[in-house]
Amino acid sequence: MMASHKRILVTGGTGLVGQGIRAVVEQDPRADEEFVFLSSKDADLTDRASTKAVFEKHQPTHVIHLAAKVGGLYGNMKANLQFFRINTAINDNVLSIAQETGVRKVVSCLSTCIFPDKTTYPIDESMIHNGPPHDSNYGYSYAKRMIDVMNKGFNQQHGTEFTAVVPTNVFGPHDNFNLEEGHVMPGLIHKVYKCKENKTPFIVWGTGSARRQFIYSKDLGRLFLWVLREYKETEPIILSVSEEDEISIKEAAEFVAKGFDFDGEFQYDRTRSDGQFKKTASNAKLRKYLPDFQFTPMEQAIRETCEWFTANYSTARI
Ligand code: NAP
Ligand code: GFB
Repeated sequence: MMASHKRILVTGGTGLVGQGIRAVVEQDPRADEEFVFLSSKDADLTDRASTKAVFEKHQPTHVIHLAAKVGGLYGNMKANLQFFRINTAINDNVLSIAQETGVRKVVSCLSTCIFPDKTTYPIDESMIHNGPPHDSNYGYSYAKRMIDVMNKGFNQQHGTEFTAVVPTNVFGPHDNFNLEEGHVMPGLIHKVYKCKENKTPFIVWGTGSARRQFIYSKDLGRLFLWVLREYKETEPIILSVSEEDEISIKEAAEFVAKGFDFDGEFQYDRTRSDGQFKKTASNAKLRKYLPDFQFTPMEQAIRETCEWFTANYSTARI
């Protein structure tokens, strides 16, 4: 294999983020890059022997590590222990076997929801360990923070180039649209789809006042590939739209209603938690590298996702 040739193993390659990367790779393939997108059927990465076998089978030079137990606010609140244990097992297996099999670079995936709950804003990459995360998802958050700790250990003791990206809330085609376990954007999309069908009110959970930054999975895919190819730091980098692009859940719901041309009644179920009020993150570090990167306009990204969901309802994760 040519020295410059990359064989990139994408763990968790069949999910929302993985499919975003795949869409970009298929649109703009590179002759010196070969991608393998894994699902849990290829290997249960909580199992060390299965992890070792899939690395030996594909012999990657690079890894994009996405595989994780992932969920929205309500899924996390119900199962913090499982989110911690499953993700800790996956992360230890993938990172240690990547190092043992000579992988040069691993790009892992943290999240803007793992930062300290009591913090100053905007959040930046230096704050990851500055205090306990929001209690709703401490299991997932601590498991993710340990990726940053392990990256430091492997890089220090083995000379690897293990790094990580910190996306904000992601949405797009191939998301998990399950109402109880999924994230807010797919939840709202699934709900409006059903409201239109059944002529029922659109019930938004919580007060609608919580604030989020949302990134379209295809934009994240483009940024992930830039990190794989060009980003040389081992310190994490936040991949998010700007602070000014943060919107309320109410505004997100209105975007989704517009995406379906829904003009029915909105209701807010205040018995459901709002979770973190906000987790406003700075993308200044990203902008230092990519000052001209263009994010897909929110209305277009949401409309495309609504159209994808409608066209793929029978096979979507609901
Ligand atoms: P997703 O759609 O649920 O996909 C998860 C992927 O991980 C799937 O390919 C799944 O395989 C795989 N997986 C789960 N358990 C596995 C196991 N035990 N062994 C092997 N593979 C396993 O999640 P996503 O939203 O794409 O998330 C991908 C990464 O982005 C995660 O690390 C997540 O923490 C991070 N992230 C997501 C968001 C967000 O808003 N979605 C925000 C920030 C960071 P199957 O398809 O076979 O189940
Ligand atoms: O995406 P989400 O579930 O998780 O968003 P987080 C929760 C926010 O959306 C709360 C409101 O303010 C909810 O009140 N919301 C309104 C809804 N309607 C709905 C709905 O139908 N479904 C859902 N899920 N929420 C997650 C972390 O936090 O962020 C995860 O728990 C992950 O670990 C993810 O990292 C990126 O944004 O609050």
